[in-house]
Amino acid sequence: EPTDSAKDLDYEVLVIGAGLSGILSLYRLRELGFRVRVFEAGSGADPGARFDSESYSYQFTFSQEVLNEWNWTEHFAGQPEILAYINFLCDKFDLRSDIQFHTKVTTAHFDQSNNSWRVTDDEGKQYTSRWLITAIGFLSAPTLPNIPGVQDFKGEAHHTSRWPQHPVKFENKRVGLIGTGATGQYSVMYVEISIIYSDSAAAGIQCIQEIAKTAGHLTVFQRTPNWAVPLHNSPISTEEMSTIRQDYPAIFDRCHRSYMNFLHMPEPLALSDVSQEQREAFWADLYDNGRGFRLWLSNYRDVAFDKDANRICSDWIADRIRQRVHDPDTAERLIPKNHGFGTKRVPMETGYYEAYNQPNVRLVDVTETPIQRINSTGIQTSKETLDLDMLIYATGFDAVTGAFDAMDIRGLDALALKDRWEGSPRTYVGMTVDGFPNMFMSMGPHQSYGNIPRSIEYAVTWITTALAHFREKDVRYVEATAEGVEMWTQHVVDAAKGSLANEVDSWMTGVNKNVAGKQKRIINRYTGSAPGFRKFCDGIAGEGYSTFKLA
Ligand code: NA7
Repeated sequence: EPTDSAKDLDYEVLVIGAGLSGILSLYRLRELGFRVRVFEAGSGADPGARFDSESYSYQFTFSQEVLNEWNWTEHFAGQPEILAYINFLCDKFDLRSDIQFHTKVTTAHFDQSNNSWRVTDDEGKQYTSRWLITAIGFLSAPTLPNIPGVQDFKGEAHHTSRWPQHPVKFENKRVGLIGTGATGQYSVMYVEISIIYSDSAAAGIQCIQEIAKTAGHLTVFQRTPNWAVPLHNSPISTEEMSTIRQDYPAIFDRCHRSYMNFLHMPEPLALSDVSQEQREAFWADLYDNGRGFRLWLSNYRDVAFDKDANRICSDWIADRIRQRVHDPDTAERLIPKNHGFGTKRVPMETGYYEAYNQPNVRLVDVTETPIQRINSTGIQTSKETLDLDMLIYATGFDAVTGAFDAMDIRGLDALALKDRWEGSPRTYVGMTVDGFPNMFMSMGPHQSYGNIPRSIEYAVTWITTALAHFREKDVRYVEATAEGVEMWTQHVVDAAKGSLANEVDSWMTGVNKNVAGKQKRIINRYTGSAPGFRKFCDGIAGEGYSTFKLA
């Protein structure tokens, strides 16, 4: 019996994280008969916000039973429905019994003596396994602003990725909010949403009047405005749900063929192919009626690549913002001047711009009026001292590599993953790293993200299928080669060329001004096509994983 026998190990597979990647990994691995354990730091699924991809395109497809049984009630499901869906999956497949909650993994070290991973949690407990799957997400490490006194505030404070389980009450409160990315813009609307729930008959003007009556005051601290466009959410009736269900094969096929796994296909025409009248009618239709990401992803094909085309489109959207915001100075401040539409992740809104017309909502442009410090009672800017009851940090994440950096992951010769990457990830197909044998990443850097559940389903299936193959062939050691990593990393960089999104600072280019060492743009995600990504990875499997070092 070789010294690296699996029977001496606690588990065959350890999975870090019980988000969508983690629960699907568990489902698949159990189905394949692996002894598996999933570690989750939290007590359950994270409360999120709202899908901004169509619910029926943004779900798992692996179980026909689930597809038959689960009904979506809104085109873009809200947080309670998303949580209910995840709980439904966990209940149906009894997944919780193999998830160890309240277990924060602090270290994961590869043991060369028996080809295994030794994982330690924050209580010092150790677990061993042959294989390690990281399912830790790429927007999971929240960051606070690097403003002096950020720890001093004594009122209620929330980061937008860490809302408490109970509903937050804004009524009569003086709220300050920092950050105007997707989650910040959503939170600005939340003031309105909390009212809509309290009186579902309220709409439009009634609703605004209602807010003015009950909500306190909201001050939004904006550094960089963002190009938000209407979501166009609506309820799904029982009849519509049955039509959608019949349409599932076509919906999933469309996602499968599209560039980023989304429902939306690019417009084959370029801006130069159409007249001014045509393009304005096209954009008006998308802006006024196009659900979700349509205006972003089904735009003229050159808008994402050609600076002039992008500017024309951005100018058109800027005019819409001017029409919606009454105060011209506020409108100008809400229009991005230094990046074009779609070059950062586009936030989806419902009444975001109108919120600034309410007397209880105020915009503070921190490029002109900097925040000097946060103190125990509120915020001190260069112009005023503002007393607040609540502070909301919508300041984003240490994206993509942040959750990896938060753990001490060591591979061959105790090399730390952080040192291997030295600020810029290097991977083989985004799922493996040379020097880190038997470790697989779902939604790690250099993967095709786009429609996340679709991408997770592919990555997890690829990884778990590979593990079943290795078990069958009695392979106990799998490592990406240096050449493979060099090749894929170069390919990721080449695929990013030409896209305007890779020429601006955002989490998508690895920039977070609040994190030391993350000030410089890098290419951290694969922006080639998802079908191309899958074809390449399928090819690796088809060749019996011979491009890996196997032993
Ligand atoms: P984002 O999109 O990274 O946005 C973070 C926002 O916070 C952005 O407006 C930042 O301004 C702002 N920010 C960060 N630090 C500061 C400081 N110190 N002062 C003022 N403003 C600051 O994160 P989100 O959470 O909104 O969204 C992330 C993704 O989650 C989103 O794309 C969806 O896919 C889901 P900046 O632009 O840096 O000037």
